[in-house]
Amino acid sequence: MSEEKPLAANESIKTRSNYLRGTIAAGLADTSTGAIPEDDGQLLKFHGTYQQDDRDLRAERRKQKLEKAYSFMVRIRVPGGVVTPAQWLETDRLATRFANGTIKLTTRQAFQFHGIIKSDLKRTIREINQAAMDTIAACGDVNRNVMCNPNPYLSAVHGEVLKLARDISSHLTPQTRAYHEIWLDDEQIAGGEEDVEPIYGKTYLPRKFKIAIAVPPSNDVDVFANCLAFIAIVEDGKLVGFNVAVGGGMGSSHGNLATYPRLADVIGFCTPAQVVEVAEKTVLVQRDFGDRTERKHARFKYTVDDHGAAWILEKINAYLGYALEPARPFVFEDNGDRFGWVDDSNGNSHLTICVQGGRVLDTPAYPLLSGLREIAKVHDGDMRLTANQNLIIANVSPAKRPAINLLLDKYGISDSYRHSALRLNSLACVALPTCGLALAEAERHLPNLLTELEEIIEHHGLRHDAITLRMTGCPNGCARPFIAEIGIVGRAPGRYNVYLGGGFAGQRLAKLYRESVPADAIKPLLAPIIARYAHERDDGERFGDFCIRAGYVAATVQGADFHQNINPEAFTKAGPNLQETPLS
Ligand code: SRM
Ligand code: SF4
Repeated sequence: MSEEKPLAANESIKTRSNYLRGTIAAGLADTSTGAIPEDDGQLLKFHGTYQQDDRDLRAERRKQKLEKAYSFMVRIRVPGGVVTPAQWLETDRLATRFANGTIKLTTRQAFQFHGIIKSDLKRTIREINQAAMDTIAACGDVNRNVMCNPNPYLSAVHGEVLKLARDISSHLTPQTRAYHEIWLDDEQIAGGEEDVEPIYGKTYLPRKFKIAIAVPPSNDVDVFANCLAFIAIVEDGKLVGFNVAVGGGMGSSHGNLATYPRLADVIGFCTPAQVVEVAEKTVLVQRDFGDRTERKHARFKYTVDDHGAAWILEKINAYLGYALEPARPFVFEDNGDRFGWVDDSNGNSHLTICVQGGRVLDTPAYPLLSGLREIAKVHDGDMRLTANQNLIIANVSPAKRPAINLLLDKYGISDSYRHSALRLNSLACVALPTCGLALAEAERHLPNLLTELEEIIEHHGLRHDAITLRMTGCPNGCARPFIAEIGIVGRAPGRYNVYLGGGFAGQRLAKLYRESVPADAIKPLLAPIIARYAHERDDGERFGDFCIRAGYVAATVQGADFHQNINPEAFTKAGPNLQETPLS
């Protein structure tokens, strides 16, 4: 496709890096700056950490001629989202000791720390590993945290599916010793022997790669937003296999119509025994055919669109040496979490609590971090991160439930799952002040916006009607706003594009309804639509479906159709490539 185009700069950084070493170790040892050299910044991502700076402080530090307030975000991989109470307590300790005293539960069932200074970075990563967790491949051009439906009570096959998520994750973890050498002080390989990356090779993948497993009827992992998706097929209570879907992704850039969100296409079916192999071969197809010249066109979804899903299936089959079977029927009901207590047939209980914006912290009004710490101390089941940034206190034995209930009330956590259904079904990405790509607020603004919208919702008697609403600070789509019924996407400081019509089960993309809406105009913009929905909806009709039926937006059929009916000039009039000029 693009032989004559030069490779993207990151490709040569990877090639030169000696399997992700670069000069990271030397950069960490340099005490003259809180930052690390630029190329190493790209490599650090593969190790699970990003250099950032506090954007709230940028202007003031510039005025004072000080270096930016550099610190590091560290992402801990948690395949399938399951941790032990002991691991939760360690995560809490590290967040309090080295980070900014908060734990971020991410939209991919992982933990993030923010605000770790360079001199603490190595110790933090080492201690994460001592707690039997790691950060390698949490970011970078490799397979990322593998997601999986976290609800043990929803399906008897959950244990099998979780095991497969972990197997895929281990199989696709980079093999370089660089991680151990740099962070865990392992000796360098004797005689300078070269590392081997049997799956990735020296240049890893063209771009990040994402895999999730869903267990219908719940699509709580938003399986169609992933490069590779497995949809469990359960027949007569038994896991018989998985439908395989390829080419999902959310990222796009304002003003660049060649970028768009896309939902994965279902292309076939495989047995549980074939899952890891199918994952590997699909990764290999992207390794070999993904675009390494243009990073904005390098995700697997563009490889799928460039060649067509049928061609990709042919390639996967050829790499496998056998053909995937035809896909089987399945039905998703929703992509949200199920809150509150649920008992399972083994006598255990599971409690899903709402963690707004996924941010676990203590405030005087709501000491959530402390409350969960006390719960983890008495709990003997496990803790599960959901892809909706919430937390399940899972496998609570009858003996422990009274003590946990007391703590839930003491710390106000029991109120968390009694919010309006709108709030319970909302997501916000991190955005400001740490995300270097944010064009507008998200996590910090969403609670206020929800409070405003709740007035309308309550007025129309919709408190218990779930509507998915997701807000991001830019169109990279980290909270998957383009598959929400209401998507609010940062366009510029205090301004948002508003998308409507996404499918309630994550099965349909939304479409742009209004551009560059000031934050305080979102409520008046949505109020009449919500009012009409309350009074004119059909029985059981979802908000996203109603928005299409009532003509607010047209249905988006697939990724390339996402921009249809949009005037390209309107998109670019605020200036080219806003993404490169984020607010300071
Ligand atoms: Fe994301 C980049 C945060 C899930 C699409 N994402 C970033 C960075 C690292 C910003 C950067 O590159 O400098 C953000 C760090 C902010 C901070 O301060 O912590 C960031 N992404 C997040 C998290 C923490 C959002 C959250 O609030 O939970 C999620 C961490 C997931 C994890 O544990 O691995 C997160 N990001 C996602 C998702 C959702 C998903 O995977 O289901 C997406 C959309 C799906 C997809 O990949 O298409 C997503 N993030 C992006 C993109 C767009 C990629 C693209 O195809 O263009 C970027 C930008 C990039 O990679 O260049 C990005
Ligand atoms: Fe940052 Fe944009 Fe992702 Fe939000 S969506 S975390 S602003 S990259």
